[in-house]
Amino acid sequence: MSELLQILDETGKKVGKAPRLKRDVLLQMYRSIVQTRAFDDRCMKLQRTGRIGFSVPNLGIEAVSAGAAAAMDPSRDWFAPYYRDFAMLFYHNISPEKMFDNMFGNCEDNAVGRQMPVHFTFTEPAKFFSISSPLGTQIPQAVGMAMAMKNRGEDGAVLTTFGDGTTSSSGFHSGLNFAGVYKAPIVFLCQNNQFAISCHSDKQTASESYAIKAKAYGMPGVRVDGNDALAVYKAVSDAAKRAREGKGPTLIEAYTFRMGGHSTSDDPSRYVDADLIKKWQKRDPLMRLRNWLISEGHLTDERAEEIAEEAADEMKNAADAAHAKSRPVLGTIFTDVFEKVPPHLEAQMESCIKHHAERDEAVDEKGEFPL
Ligand SMILES: Cc1ncc(C[n+]2csc(CCOP(=O)(O)OP(=O)(O)O)c2C)c(N)n1
Repeated sequence: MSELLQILDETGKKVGKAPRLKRDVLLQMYRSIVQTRAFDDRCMKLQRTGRIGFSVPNLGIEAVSAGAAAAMDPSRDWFAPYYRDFAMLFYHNISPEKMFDNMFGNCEDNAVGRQMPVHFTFTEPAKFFSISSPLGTQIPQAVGMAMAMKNRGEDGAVLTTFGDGTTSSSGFHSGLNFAGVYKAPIVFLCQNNQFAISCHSDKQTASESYAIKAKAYGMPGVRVDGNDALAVYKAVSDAAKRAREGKGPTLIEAYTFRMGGHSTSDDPSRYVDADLIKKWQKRDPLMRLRNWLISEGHLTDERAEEIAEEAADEMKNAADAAHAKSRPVLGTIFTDVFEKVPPHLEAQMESCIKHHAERDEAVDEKGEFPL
């Protein structure tokens, strides 16, 4: 098994060479993990009380997204993440209220309620390509983005992420193969959280690791401790530098553990051993970074508590604001696809609005989706 890159051990003690990072960057990494926990907590409450349909717990894996986010430059790089990457959005100051707009599918959701919850898409303040439901489709799409950057002579790179289960998708193979051949400026980050819903990694691959799969596509493969934000930062920033220098892609496997369910519809106690969860709780990525930041004088216990309270308030206020917004109007199903609605769709729109008006579900095209 290839070596596991680690900078902080389980207690937060430095065991490798720490990257030179400004205090602001380190605290933003930490804050984005705390915000993710607060967002998760709020989403669970909203889902259990029937206010949103679905969410995807990020508990335990947050350092992968936070460390990777910090390694990318939003002024020139693009992101094609997957659904378990909330800290990446928080790190780059995506508004929590906009994220909740998507969770509620309200009229201000960037996808106008047409996507599932947790399928975020943003162009500002950083470029986040829309999250896909079909596993792995973002991989060849991200390679396409990277090739476009290369062909236009731009100096950016693309970061795309996916879970261990997604390495079994055809998108993984075709994307990595193409990127390897054409030296696309891209970083492939596999979040090996050990499960694809209830399917353990043992049944996902016969390879000795996910990182070793890089060999078949002619690119370096790196294995990193995914509960160590500094190590993830180091691996992704080296790979992004390599991509920007025209040396081609890298596959990174971030070894971590999903401490919550696959989604709010899942009960992991049916297939994950309780002792395994206890073992990984000791490797908590939040406490690891917190302990190190305190030992370096960048954080105090008191400030850490304040950050947690600020995040809880921020998520509650953002969720309340998004909840209060109206749902998208019925006509938007038809109106913002073409610049001018073609006559056959106009006819369908009229008949659809009439149908729902007859059922008292929506009075005109200004009425909300009859959900
Ligand atoms: C092509 C495709 N097949 C199956 C599914 C159903 N599905 C949704 S998530 C998931 C597990 C994905 O596991 P992994 O890639 O390891 O990511 P994780 O959810 O563990 O972070 C599956 C099978 C899907 N969305 N798309």
